[in-house]
Amino acid sequence: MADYHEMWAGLGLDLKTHDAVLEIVGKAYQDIFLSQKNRPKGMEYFDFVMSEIHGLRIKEIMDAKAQGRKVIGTFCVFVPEELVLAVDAVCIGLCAGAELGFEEAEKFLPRNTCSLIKAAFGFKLAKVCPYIETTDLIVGENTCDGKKKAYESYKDIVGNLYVMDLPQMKSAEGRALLKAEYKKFAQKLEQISGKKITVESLKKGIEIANNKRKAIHRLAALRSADPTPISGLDALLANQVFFYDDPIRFTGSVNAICDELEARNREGMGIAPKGTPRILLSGCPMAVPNWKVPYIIETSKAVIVGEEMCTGERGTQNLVNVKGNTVDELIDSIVDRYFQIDCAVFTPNPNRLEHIKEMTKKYKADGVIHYGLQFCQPYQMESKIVEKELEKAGVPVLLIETDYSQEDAGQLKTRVEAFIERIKS
Ligand code: BJ8
Repeated sequence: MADYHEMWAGLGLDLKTHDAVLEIVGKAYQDIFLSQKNRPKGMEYFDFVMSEIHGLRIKEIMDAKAQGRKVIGTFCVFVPEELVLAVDAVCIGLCAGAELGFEEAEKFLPRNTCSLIKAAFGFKLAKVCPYIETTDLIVGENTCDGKKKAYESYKDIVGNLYVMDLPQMKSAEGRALLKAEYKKFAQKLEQISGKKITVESLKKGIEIANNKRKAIHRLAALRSADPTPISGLDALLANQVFFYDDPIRFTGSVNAICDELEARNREGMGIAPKGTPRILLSGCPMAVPNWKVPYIIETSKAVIVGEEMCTGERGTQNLVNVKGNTVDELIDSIVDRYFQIDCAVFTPNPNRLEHIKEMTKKYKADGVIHYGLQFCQPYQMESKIVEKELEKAGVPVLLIETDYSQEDAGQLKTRVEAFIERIKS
């Protein structure tokens, strides 16, 4: 990697802490990803992206800013990238997956706050996230209670927060609220970018986002083969990079991997032997570099074949129908897609249950591991319903509750291994 210290200093990062973070993440990546055998060659692209995630990609974003493009940071898959692209802005996911700056974060948040929220505060307060520092606007959203209350303090820390209200029920009123919020967000984007959203620019934004999702759908479908052609870790990585990369380049790179995986499937070549126990992961999102649970699973003689999470199929399923002759009609199409997202903050949320069952069948999973972050009420509560429903249908389920620390790794490994033995017997 080139020397980016000047750029990082310009962004106000704490260079010493940031260097240490890059070293730890680089080492983890080496141990977790590069140690895998028989990876698709196309994953070299993602290795490169990860090695430059705070380098070249940030430089690209800074260059885009120098050309007058705005940068929009997000924490939730409910923020429509299509609208961001329609004003030619850059859309970046800001969720963080490491225990960093938690002590500082706890000056603003109760200790019993989920790691995802703490990390959003921690990364900003420890001055280690160049993405946060490049943003012109950070979009928060009223989803779980933790997030919506945390944004009240976060706004003073970052200074450029915009909060979007979101529905909690899949009702006509809920849909109307989502549409009203998306229209307000569109106006906000026009105001900060100085660009008007037109039918053409919005159609273009929809097409770029749809193509990105189509590539990820293709990748997901190829994992239904036994043996499966790619590890769950690598597929998760692609789903994580989905939120950072240039969308057009990302689409091309994922499609190139898919070509390779199709050839693997034709030859019956897999990442693990045929008959290896197949796991569907379900639950809270996993942001970079949160790879603890997938690593434990895939080093316990099992393979992950799908992710029912926002860094996975919950976030990417369904396309926007490019139908409409006005911006308002196109926003309706966007609402139609996003209103189907079955986040656990919705009540009731039967579609998520159906989706988990459908994914279990589609990817021929032998069991489901439900991953809930500690103190995440929506997913923890829903996990009990998921467990009951799936066990009733004869699908074994393991509920895991964890955080970003490594303290419980040994204990989790013992539980995962016992679960895999149960599946095999
Ligand atoms: S659409 S899952 S990205 S809200 S883990 S912060 S729920 S206490 S992240 Fe999410 Fe949007 Fe829903 Fe997806 Fe709260 Fe739970 Fe923490 Fe969570």
